[in-house]
Amino acid sequence: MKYSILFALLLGMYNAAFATQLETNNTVESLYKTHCSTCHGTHRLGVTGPALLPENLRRLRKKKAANTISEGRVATQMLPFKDRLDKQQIEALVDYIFTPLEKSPVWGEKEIRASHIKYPIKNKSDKPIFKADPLNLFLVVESGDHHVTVLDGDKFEPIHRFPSRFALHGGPKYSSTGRYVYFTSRDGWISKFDLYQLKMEAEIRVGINARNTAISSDNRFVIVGNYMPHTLVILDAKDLSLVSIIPVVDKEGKSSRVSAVYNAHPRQSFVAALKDSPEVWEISYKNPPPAGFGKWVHDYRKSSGEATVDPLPIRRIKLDSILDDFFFDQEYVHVLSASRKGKGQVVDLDLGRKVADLELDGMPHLSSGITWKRGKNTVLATPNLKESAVSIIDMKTWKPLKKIPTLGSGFFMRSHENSPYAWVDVFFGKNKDVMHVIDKQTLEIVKTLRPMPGKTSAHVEFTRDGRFALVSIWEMDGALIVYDAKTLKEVKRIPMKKPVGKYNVYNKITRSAGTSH
Ligand code: DHE
Repeated sequence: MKYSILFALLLGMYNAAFATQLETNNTVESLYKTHCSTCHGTHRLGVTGPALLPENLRRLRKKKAANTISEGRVATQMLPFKDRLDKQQIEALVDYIFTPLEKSPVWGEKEIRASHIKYPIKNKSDKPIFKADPLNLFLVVESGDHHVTVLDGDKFEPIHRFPSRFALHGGPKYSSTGRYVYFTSRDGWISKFDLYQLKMEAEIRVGINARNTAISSDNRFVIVGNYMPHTLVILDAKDLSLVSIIPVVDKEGKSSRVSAVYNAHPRQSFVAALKDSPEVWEISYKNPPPAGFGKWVHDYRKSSGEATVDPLPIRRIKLDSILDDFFFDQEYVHVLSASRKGKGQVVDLDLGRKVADLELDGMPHLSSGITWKRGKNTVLATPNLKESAVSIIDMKTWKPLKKIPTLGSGFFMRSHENSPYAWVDVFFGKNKDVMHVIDKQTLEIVKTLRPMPGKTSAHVEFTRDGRFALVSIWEMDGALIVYDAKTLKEVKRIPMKKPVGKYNVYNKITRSAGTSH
């Protein structure tokens, strides 16, 4: 009896020691498997939760990642783990998710098709189910809790709010009538939403790390540029079914990420720039395609017998330097680009070559550039991510006209054809709460606003008539602040959860020179 008690005691001690040993031996992989893989995927590629790869987490600080694991994320399915994991385990997990995968993950036809979701659509009507002007709606992307608000642009009242995929990036893209809108998440999800019925229609995941999306002017195609894998993916705009996957490989056979892809409306083509090779691609959806375009690549819909499609051939333009960030003139003949490693350039898409250098220092944020008429000329204005200035370029001579000093470097710039002013934010540094208002003719700052002292203010968008300008306060308990665009007086505050961007239907579908396309 005594022996059996002693044996039981020893066994208990052994088990406890063994369990502790097991716990300390717990590799970070097994911690990940136990606590994270159900939502974030066995290979960290994301499932219901986002992908946890360094490429996708670039803008997240490690400290913030640790805090999210510990405390969870409000209004999402991310639970707090502080009761289950200690500080060391959380830190190990943070290091783990910031470590690149050993092998490049595959995201091809099989994975894309398997992710496709078509939501049931019942009693679809051609009329909006609300009274607001459908062309003066704003979509507000709220990254604070990953939602989108549909805002009535006359009353400045939300009419609907719905959850989005995790971390939408770039502007949502509207179909030509403004009825449908397509969102892109950094994780590669594309979502199609019906703005008349206020319903999600379809979703598909086209990559692991996507850049941005464009819609053809004939509303037939959606194209997505990816960072990971190195592909351009073409979808049927009707239901987001897969049309084609174009491997992005330059003339020398080197594969490349896609910097961004845009719809060049007057050309009836998509224009994409490669991030790792000095090449621009033009993909025509004109029928028949213009001369000088190559052969069309594989169409998955044909092989599955679902539909047939006209050819979409590619034309490649080889350049001397990479287009990191770029801007089109309103005619879509010229691409103005900034390179993070050198001089900018102007590329003539008709001629298929560089036609001028662009003298822009620092890191101009050309994708936020805007143009307007100044006297008889057209000028381009661009904020700069590294310099405290807005650069003004003459669109005929491509020469710098003026540098307007600002209180810090800026991210976004906006105007409207009916407004005498251009607005630019100060995004970085101690004056991040500042918005400058610039007179478009004198090129002088006429007013400096501090919409909410101490809080980052950024990203302006005008109502369809240009009478009001909406500014974001980039805070979890943030807001949209509506200004009278003439008197520059505040009109209204609408609470929002970190409203990173807002997009007016009319200004987008008419390709207003004062906003992004
Ligand atoms: Fe963006 C648009 C690239 C970081 C918020 N950003 C775009 C577009 C490109 C781009 C190419 C145009 C896409 C489109 O609309 O079709 N962004 C980049 C970068 O290369 C950069 C510097 C690094 C990166 O991580 O990719 C970058 N961007 C950011 C951010 O850190 C921002 C501030 C916060 C976020 O949400 O990621 C950010 N980018 C935005 C927004 C737009 C955008 C809000 C849409 C602007 C618009 O009004 O059209």
